[in-house]
Parts: sequence; C-alpha cells; structure tokens
Amino acid sequence: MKLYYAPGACSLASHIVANEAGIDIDLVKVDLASKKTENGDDFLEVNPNGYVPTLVANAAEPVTEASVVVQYLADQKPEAGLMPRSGDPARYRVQQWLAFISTELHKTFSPFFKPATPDETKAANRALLSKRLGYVNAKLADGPYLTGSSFTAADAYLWTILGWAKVVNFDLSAFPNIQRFMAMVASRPAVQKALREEGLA
Ligand SMILES: N[C@@H](CCC(=O)N[C@@H](CS)C(=O)NCC(=O)O)C(=O)O
Repeated sequence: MKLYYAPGACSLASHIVANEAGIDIDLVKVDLASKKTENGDDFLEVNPNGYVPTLVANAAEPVTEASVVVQYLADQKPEAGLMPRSGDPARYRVQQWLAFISTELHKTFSPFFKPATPDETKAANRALLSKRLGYVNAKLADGPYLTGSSFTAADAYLWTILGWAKVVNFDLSAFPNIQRFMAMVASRPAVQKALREEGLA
C-alpha cells in the first residue's frame, strides 16, 4: 500500500494509524504546491483533487479523505482496536468524532495556511475553534482518549490537527485536558516513529 503524504499535514493521522496497527506502508512524499511526488510524478494523476492523504491499496481507485483513510487502515488490523468492528455501537461514536474533527476542526484550521485568507476570516475561525475546543476539552475530562481508555483512529486525527495550533499561534493553554491529551499521544512510540519517518523529529 502506498500512502501519499506531506510532512505534518493531515496525512500524518493515517501514517500514525498505520504505525499503530503495524501495517507496512510505502510512504510517498508529495509537494503540495507543485503537485509533484518525490519521484517527480504528477500527483494529480493519482488524486485529481491534489490533496493528501491518498492511499493506493488494492482497488483501482485510491482511498481519499482523512476520516476515511484512517478507517480503511484501522480495519486492516481490527485486533489493534483502532476502530471498533462493524456492528459494534462504539464504532458510531468513533465515526462521530472523525466527522467532527474533519468538519469542525480540520477545515476551520485550513484557512490559516492560505496566504490569501482575510484577517476577518481568521478571527472568525479562531472564535469558532475556541468554542469547539471547549467542547473537546470537556469531553476529554472522561478520557484520557476521546472515547475512553483506548486510543483510536479519532485520537490520531485529533492529535494531528491540534498539532497545527502551535504553527498558527493558537493558544491551547485554556484547555488543560487537551494539553494532557497532546502530551500523552506524543509519547506513543508509533507517533514518534511517524514523526521520524516524516522528518519531523
Ligand atoms: N477533503 C480532504 C482534504 C484534505 C486536505 O485538506 N489536505 C491538505 C493537507 S492537510 C492538502 O493536501 N492540501 C493541498 C491542496 O488542497 O491543494 C480530507 O478530508 O482529507
């Protein structure tokens, strides 16, 4: 399986899940600006939308969308417990978090990385993020992870997205449970391995 990624981008969540599950993946680095892979190939031929994560597995069509790629990878090794099995009501809880992270957090952080984003948009997004992170912080009080005592694909996604807070100067000090969560996930060997493999540690 090939995982197309950019260092520190949302694709890091898929990379972490693969490492947590012990799945051997081939990493292919993408330059998101030029849409070229590290081998000089045209990434748009792999994913016409030009974004990571993009997973090329067995099917003719690649698997895309961060919230789905992590599920696909977790389902390859259900015994790792990164996604509850189909039919288990707990699966919906993890999927609910994946959708929340994708739509309420990931896409609210994204405009900070675009130079043309107006200041008013940034201010509005900061306010929205504060609100949503207040909710996440309260939920993590029962943790240590989003759905309780075991680490899931949703935790990998949350940790990846909130890692951007530092980059865009979003202060997390008002959210102690989130800070504790960030430190705990950072110390996981699979996470450290992913950071090293992306040249970030
Ligand atoms: N809808 C996609 C969006 C993924 C996304 O925004 N990826 C970013 C990196 S975090 C990217 O590759 N951006 C480059 C681009 O959109 O041109 C998902 O949910 O996975």
